Amino acid sequence: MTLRRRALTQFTISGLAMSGLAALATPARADAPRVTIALVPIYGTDPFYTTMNRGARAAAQAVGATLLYQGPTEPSPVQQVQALNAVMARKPDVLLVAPADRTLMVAPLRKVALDLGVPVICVDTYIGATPATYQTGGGEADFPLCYIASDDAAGGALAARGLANAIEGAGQVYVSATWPTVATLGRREEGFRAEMARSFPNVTVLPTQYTGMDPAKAAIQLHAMLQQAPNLAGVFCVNPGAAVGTFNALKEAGRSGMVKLAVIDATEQMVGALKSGQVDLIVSQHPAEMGWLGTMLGYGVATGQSIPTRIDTGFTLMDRKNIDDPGMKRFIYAR
Ligand code: T6T
Repeated sequence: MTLRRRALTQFTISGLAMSGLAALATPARADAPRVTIALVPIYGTDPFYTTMNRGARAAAQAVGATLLYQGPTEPSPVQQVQALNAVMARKPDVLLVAPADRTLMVAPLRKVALDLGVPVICVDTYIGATPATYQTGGGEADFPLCYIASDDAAGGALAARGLANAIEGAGQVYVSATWPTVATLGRREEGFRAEMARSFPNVTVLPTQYTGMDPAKAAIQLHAMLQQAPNLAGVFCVNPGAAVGTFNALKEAGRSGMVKLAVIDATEQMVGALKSGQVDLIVSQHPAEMGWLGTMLGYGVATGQSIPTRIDTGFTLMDRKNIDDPGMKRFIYAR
């Protein structure tokens, strides 16, 4: 891989100013090719993906492309395949997809890429081996042209450093996760555990609890963990689906603010919890940039350009000291 290509594939975007990039995209000329791009999320109502869609729409408007956004009502590979079939019937030129399962979605997406001949770009999550690397010439899941997402292991490590600092470098913590089959979430847990082991020997990471996005289950798990570890110091929630039930249960137990919480994703609900003291650190991703870049690169592919195989869209750290800074507003997942 040439140095330039490596530089491109490792081109990390942190704090991307979409307005700046938008300025690079001149308005579409009347004779510009009409390109249709489809975006299929894990599930369509998730604020993370509606924010991704907002960025995708901005890019589609800048280049005069048509954007189709179609996702299941809940996270399920079976439902995602149904959404995929529906959107492919509308014959898009390029598919952007956040695979709901890194194994089960290989065959359906391979059909799109190789049988239907529609280029596939993975956004947020991925298919195949970890870390996601594509166009290498090997393997069943090598066909996506690019993977545009956060480096989730790095996100887990950021959360570990923030949580360790919040508990003054010592104590028992655990990871509250949601779905074990979604590639990104497992990487966050791995990155969190590795960083704690590497840098914080006095922090003990207890067994991970899987909530399946069910706040009631997260609450039951929190209460059980408080029984197991009465001096529990902190919890890392891999996304808001794990955080809501956790911080509600802490409030019920009268432990809000005493057990520190770090969470990935800056939904408006998580920002409200940060401001009210129920959450202590947010590691915000950049879903709007993922959607914007996915659409721009998809347009490039549809008009004959080659594109990098990996774009890392970075993170923004939010706490009570900086959350009201003007520059933070655009990283909050507002619909
Ligand atoms: O955390 C995001 C996303 O990055 C992850 O892949 C799935 O969950 C979210 O959509 C949040 O619900």
